[in-house]
Amino acid sequence: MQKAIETVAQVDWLTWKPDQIATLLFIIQDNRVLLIKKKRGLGAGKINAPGGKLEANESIETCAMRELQEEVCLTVDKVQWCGENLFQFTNGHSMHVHVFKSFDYQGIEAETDEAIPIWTSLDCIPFDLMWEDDHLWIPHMLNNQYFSGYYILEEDTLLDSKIILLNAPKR
Ligand code: 6U4
Repeated sequence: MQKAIETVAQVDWLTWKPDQIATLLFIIQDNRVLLIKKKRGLGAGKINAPGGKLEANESIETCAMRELQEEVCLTVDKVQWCGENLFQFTNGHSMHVHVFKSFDYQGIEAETDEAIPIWTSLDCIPFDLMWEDDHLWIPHMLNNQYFSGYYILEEDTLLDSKIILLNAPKR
């Protein structure tokens, strides 16, 4: 019988092909970051950043900006790539998530069917209400440190992780 995946080292990340590509976008302004309470989909009920799955014929940057608009009704003109997270779930699902930030936005944030917007002080990010991996990589994102993160998750439980800091952004 094949051994269940429990550690990052068991995965051949060079040939790894995710089922899904997705994005997260952190809007940062005045020592605050815009988070959401996600109302549906993967991670419903958790606090996260706006984001979601890449659609056909869309760049990851466009995906990040579209999801921000759809989830909290805000518009941004440009986004900065901060890092990437490669998630392998033990049920076989896998997702490559590109993390972006932006310092400027237009509009007034509003609740939608998908999310409740929550401006949060950078000192008080509620990691206990977020995905278990978030406290490992969000500090790098806030420190302007590019990163590649590798994670094994059993549903919501983080089994193993490895974060490599990068000298330059990949995008
Ligand atoms: P659409 O395209 O609107 O259906 P959405 O419902 O948001 O997308 P979904 O439910 O598949 O997509 O969730 C994907 C979102 O969840 C992405 O923004 C990435 C995020 N996500 C998934 N696993 C995560 C994890 N372990 N840590 C994290 N975000 C994660 O911080």
